[in-house]
Amino acid sequence: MLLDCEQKMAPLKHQICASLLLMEFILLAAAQSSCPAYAGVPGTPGHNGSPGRDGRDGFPGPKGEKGDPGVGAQGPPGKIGPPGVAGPQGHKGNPGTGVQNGLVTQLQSDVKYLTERLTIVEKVLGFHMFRKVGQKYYVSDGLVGNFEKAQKFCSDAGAKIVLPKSEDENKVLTAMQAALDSTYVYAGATDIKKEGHFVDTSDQPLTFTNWKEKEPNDHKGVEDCTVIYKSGVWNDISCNSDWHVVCEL
Ligand code: MMA
Ligand code: CA
Ligand code: CA
Repeated sequence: MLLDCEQKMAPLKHQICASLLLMEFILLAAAQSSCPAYAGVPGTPGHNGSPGRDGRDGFPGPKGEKGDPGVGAQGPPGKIGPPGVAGPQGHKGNPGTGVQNGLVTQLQSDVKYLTERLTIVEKVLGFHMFRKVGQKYYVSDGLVGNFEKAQKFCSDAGAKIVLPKSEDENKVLTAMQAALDSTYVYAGATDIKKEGHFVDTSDQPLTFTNWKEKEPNDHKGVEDCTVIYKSGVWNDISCNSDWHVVCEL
């Protein structure tokens, strides 16, 4: 611009151009100088800005007071747990003292005796009628039959045909006969193997008898079995006759 002005305006108005040149120089110098400029008139205040973002959360408050106990009802019990595993085998015990061994032996004997007695009593309870005499039980279901049938009935029950071995036993049997309304009851004694020689069902000689007068007589040669009359006296009679059956345990 400066060269263009000098070339075209110089011939006409050198002075104007020189003045303009000087003014431009002064303005350039002023613009490049470091001298502070004067502040302008303050503008009008701006409008309020938009609200700022939400602040961060505050610190936790103090711990609250302990609450009151609950009032709910007790629940039902839980299921039974599974069985535990078996424990290890114990050690072999020490030998007992003489007294201990004696007690053990006594207890073993007692248990054996009681077990045997209980076995008998349980058999007795299987019958309709029973009487106790000493350590024996006389039992009956009211059966009537010949000697063979009587033997089988008693044997099947784990018993024997009744055979009194004392006055007491004989009396208890006759009392039982009254209850059975029986004339004769078979006794477990025969002379089948040897005529006139009565033995029990184990072939042992009789240790007690209560024969009626003039008995046994082997009437007509066919009487090899024994019956007990309702009065308690004994008579030999045919083994094929039917009479009441009483067994002993
Ligand atoms: C019956 C019978 C016999 C008994 C006599 C006694 C007739 O036979 O019971 O066994 O010996 O009576 O008189
Ligand atoms: Ca005979
Ligand atoms: Ca007879």
